[in-house]
Amino acid sequence: MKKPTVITGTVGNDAHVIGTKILSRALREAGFNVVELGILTPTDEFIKAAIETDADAILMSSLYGMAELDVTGFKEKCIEAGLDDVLLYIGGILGVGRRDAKEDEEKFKKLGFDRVFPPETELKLAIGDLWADLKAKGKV
Ligand code: B12
Repeated sequence: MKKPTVITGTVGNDAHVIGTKILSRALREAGFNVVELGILTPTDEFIKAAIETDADAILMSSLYGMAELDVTGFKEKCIEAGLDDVLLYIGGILGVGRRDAKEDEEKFKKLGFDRVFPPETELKLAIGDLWADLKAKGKV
């Protein structure tokens, strides 16, 4: 079976690197081929990398509070680029100040993300969700 390929990185002008590094490592240990874009990654770079590597999922991080601004229109750009079938996950601190995880989930799902994760997420569970979503799409 081909290893699923996933793209990770911190979106926009965000320079917080630790979360995306830990996530990337956990994904690698779980058997994924991980393309790590690191910090300060424009949305177009996620799209370019997903096309080049025929990726199965994009897992974005954002901590600095500007995620909504950074990712508005991202799903539409993915569709235009022919990436309709690529899973979109986002996690971190998805706005400024105290967060309501449920509200963040609703907001980012409306923006086209398949799953939305708060900072206290257990990565094992998130990776379990990813396997389940890939299986449901017949990709693993
Ligand atoms: C370390 C740190 C910094 C370091 C970053 C160093 C580096 N190179 O990474 C420095 C000092 C540079 C920094 C800068 C800034 N920071 Co800062 N920083 C932090 C701090 C203390 C810890 C972040 C961290 O590394 N956590 C540890 C990692 C392991 O956790 P994590 O990133 O949350 O990731 C985990 C989960 O969220 C999850 N996860 C993350 N992404 C994803 C994605 C998916 C798909 C999934 C499944 C899971 C997942 O899995 C990870 C592993 O468990 C936080 C405080 C905090 N409580 O988070 C503030 C914090 C994030 N910073 C903050 C701010 C405001 C800034 C600055 C804007 C400050 C300034 N005025 O300059 C700048 C931004 C610079 C920039 N361009 O991004 C705020 C954000 C406020 C908000 N969102 O409301 C915070 C929350 C501090 C605060 N309480 O105000 N910061």
